[in-house]
Amino acid sequence: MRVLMLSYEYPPEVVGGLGAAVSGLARALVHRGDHVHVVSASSTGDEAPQLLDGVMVSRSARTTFAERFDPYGSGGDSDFLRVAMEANFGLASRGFAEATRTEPYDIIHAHDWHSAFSAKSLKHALRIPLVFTVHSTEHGRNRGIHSDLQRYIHEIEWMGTYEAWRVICCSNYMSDELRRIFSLPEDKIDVIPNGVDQAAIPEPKVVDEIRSQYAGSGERLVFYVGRLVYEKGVHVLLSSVPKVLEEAANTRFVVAGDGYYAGVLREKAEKLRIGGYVSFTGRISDRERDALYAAADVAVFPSLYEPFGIVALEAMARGTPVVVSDTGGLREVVRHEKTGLKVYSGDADSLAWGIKRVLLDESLRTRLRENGPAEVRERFSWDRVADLTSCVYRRVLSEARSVPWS
Ligand code: NHF
Repeated sequence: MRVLMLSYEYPPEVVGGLGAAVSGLARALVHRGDHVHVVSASSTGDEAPQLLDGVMVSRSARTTFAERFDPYGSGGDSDFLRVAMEANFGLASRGFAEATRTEPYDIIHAHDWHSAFSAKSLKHALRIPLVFTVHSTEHGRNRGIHSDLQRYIHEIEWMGTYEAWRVICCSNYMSDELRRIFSLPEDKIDVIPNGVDQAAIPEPKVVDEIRSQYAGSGERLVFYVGRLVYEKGVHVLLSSVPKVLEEAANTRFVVAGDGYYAGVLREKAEKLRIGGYVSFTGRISDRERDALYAAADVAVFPSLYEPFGIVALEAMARGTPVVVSDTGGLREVVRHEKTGLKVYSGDADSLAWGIKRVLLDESLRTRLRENGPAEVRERFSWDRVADLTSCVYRRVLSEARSVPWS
């Protein structure tokens, strides 16, 4: 099978879970024997195709002019839209060049609204059926549609689902959401979870070195990593900190990542007078992230909206106990008391309860450390994701061949 994949982000230029998801899938498809060419956007300019872990990756410049903002910003910046639209021209022209230069592709697989216009153009120009994955929605991220810009993005997402032969999403929660907000028929949707890469175990020396930057030897460590945007609920984590400290005073918190909400969160930490207990690291390398997972007593993902939550899998795969919001895909990924704890979303008391339980109950920690990696190996391998995705491709191909369209 020859797959032309369109994604706004691809490693090493990763902003969030989308980049991880697309590369996990692309590499596993190649591992199965498929040919995958990812056309992606880049902040540093056009790049010739190169082979990354067997996946052919081309990048086109996101914009001809300087970017002055976070491309996944608050959704309130019209420049954000300009860049996304320019990126689509790049994806379409690069995709077209690749598709006509080599043997024909069987399937176009586009991810999220950022690539929906290029996907639609390529589908119609090349007469190749389109599969569209929705990783998250504007409606979900903003808890409704509250501005013209949000409505526009929402409509582009709808267009992607409309143009697609089949739509993939990563959880039953997302399937319900797509049916509700886009009136998408259930029989057009395939639910395929994400996977996670097997973790390399960091050297103890590196773990100690990185741990010592944030916590003393007798102190406990709570870790969050992800984009700092409202829907990830890091403000709820900060509200829970004083409540955790009441019973577990020797605890330190690390908040890693960046995003438009970083300033608000730092201010909140100051107002709560917990600055001495919480470290904001900004973006960290994979090496630091893995060392922090290994050093942490608990990893916390307090999302208000989470279509899937690859970060929770990352933590579980590394044997780090997790406390997550009982919402979205996280509800389906984590089994309460068995592979992690689930707490009420948006509720600092409930979150503090979960964090304290893990910190103060050693037998629970041991159980979660054992169950997490086993569960991830069994249910969430990228090879399984690629097999399921390949079934969707084959179904689409055979349907497309049996009708006059193609
Ligand atoms: O894991 C990849 C990622 C998800 O929940 C995540 C999200 C965006 O918000 O599918 O996409």
